[in-house]
Amino acid sequence: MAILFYSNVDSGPRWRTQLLRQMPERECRVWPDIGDPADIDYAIVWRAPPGLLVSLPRLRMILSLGAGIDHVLRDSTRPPGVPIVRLVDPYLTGAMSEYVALQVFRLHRQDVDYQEQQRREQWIEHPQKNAGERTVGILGCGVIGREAGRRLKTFGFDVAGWTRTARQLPEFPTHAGAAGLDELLGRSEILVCLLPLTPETEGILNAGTFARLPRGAGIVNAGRGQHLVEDDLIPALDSGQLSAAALDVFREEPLPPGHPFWHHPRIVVTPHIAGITNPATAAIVLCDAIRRFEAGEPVPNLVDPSRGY
Ligand code: NDP
Ligand code: OXD
Repeated sequence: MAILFYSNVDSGPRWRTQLLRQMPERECRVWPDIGDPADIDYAIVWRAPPGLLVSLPRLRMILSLGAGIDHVLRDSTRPPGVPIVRLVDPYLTGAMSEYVALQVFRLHRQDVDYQEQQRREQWIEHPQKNAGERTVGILGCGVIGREAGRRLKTFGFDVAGWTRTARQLPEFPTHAGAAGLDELLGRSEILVCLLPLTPETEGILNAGTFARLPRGAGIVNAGRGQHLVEDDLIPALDSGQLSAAALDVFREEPLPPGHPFWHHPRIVVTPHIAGITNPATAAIVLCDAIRRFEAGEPVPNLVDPSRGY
């Protein structure tokens, strides 16, 4: 009985320490030191190479190191029927909410313009709205979107959300489905994407979407790079339909050298750091899921592969 750890961005020793702190009785192997693949019953992974999961003949559960599980579902060779658990960690939710607040304030207070003016030594004042006069639309109001929206509300923003299924949240109103998206876009001066990547949500940030926002709207994408049709962004910025974009995720990560997003004056680039998984807190959540699974108790945050999230 052993846990396997794989991450394409973390070599693993600090994770091993945290996992063993929670489950000292277990063996924790860090890829590529798998040992006998038949020993592995749980795989804790971030962007595992296709073929790794299917090579583990006694695998009982796949646990994602991130909230998004598109990296697991896109592996068509993964063993069917093995349950997948995604990471829901209040520490991560808090970090994501901070990132969203930072970028929403940046757009709300026209920081991109003032940064550019500083570079040019220009002293120009622009009209400024108050938060209550600004609608922030949030695409995806699950664990993260809901908390980010709740925090924005405390600053006074007019927050509205978009979900797949119609919901009544106590924190702020939401819209659902295609008609609901139209309503939300029509009034969102700042649009935040916190959707999971599914066939339905891929490419949702496109020229048609931008055209339905109020002129001069800003966008924040902390969902997945594939949500954005990259070729549509710069024309929308250059025409003034969009005023600025804050992007944390990209179709290709790291964002390749020479990519036009690096140097566009109205694009803020961060390297997929909106919510960095924290080993100390995530290990508690992941080991709790394993314990519940073994005790035959309901496991929270199980993924529905047919839904895609
Ligand atoms: P959840 O599964 O809790 O929430 C997903 C939300 O998206 C739900 O409100 C869901 O609707 C909605 N949704 C899904 N499909 C559609 C659709 N077709 N139309 C409208 N709404 C839809 O996810 P989390 O909040 O935990 O995470 C969201 C995403 O954030 C992750 O999948 C990941 O991509 C990204 N992320 C990025 C990080 C970063 O560092 N940049 C870090 C962590 C997460 P409904 O409520 O009806 O189910
Ligand atoms: C993600 C994460 O899903 O880092 O991007 O949790």
